[in-house]
Amino acid sequence: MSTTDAHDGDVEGAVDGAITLAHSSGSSASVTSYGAQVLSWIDVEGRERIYLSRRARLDGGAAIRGGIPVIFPQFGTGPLPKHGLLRTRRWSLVSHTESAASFRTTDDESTRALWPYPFLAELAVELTVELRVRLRIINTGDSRFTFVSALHNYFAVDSIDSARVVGLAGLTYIDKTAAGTRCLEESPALPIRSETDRIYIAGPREVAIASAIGSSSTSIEAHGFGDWVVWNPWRDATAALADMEPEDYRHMLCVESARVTGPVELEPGATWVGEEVLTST
Ligand code: TA6
Repeated sequence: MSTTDAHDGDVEGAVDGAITLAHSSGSSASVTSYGAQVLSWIDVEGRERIYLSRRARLDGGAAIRGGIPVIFPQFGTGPLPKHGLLRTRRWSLVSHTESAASFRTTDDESTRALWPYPFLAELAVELTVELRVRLRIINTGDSRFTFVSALHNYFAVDSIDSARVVGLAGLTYIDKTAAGTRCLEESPALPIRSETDRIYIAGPREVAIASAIGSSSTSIEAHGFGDWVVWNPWRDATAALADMEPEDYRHMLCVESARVTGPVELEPGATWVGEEVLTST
């Protein structure tokens, strides 16, 4: 059992229920059953691609700051707990090989008290030279439900000054830092220079962070999601977060595979699949 901090190396053994995946290419990853949350992905060159806060609570008592939180059935704030029901649940491990693992969780009294629908969620993580993360939601009840979802990827960046988000030019985005104003993205290589919290509507399948780690890029290919979220809290909002180091906004960037502007409507017995493939180049 081990996880790797984005900056300082090991926090060995700190995560209850985390498992390690390894691939013959030299890549490795760790995933915790709390939230079925990926916490680390080390690429074939030995570079950590995922940000995990040194101040993250890893005791199962609160959402984990970093990694890949699973968001469902609500994104952000609303009637349910922020970002929904799954990131603060302990999932069951259903399969585990050297390089792959899958987790499952279902509704119970506590979820139905908040959201009255029976469901089954499965999160599969497969490591090769890439990292593949697949979320399946099954409606196990007898009435239709509607949901939104995201894989809230926290990526490590060496320096926020150098990192650029590539692939969003021409898209309309909702700027959550400007009361939800709709804007057109014009930048083919978006720099992050201040607090950024945007939902890009119906984007392409692939987006990348150029110069994420050294000169290498982190690419995200998404299927089934459609939207993208780009978030960096910058200095002031980071200072308000107890579980982030004050300067960490310089070393992280969330680029999320999201299905938020057009909710999924799931009929009884139906399955929705959202998948992303992370690559370092
Ligand atoms: O995905 C971006 C976002 O919705 C931001 O608005 C910000 O609140 C972030 O998620 C983190 O949320 P959290 O509840 O984990 O602090």
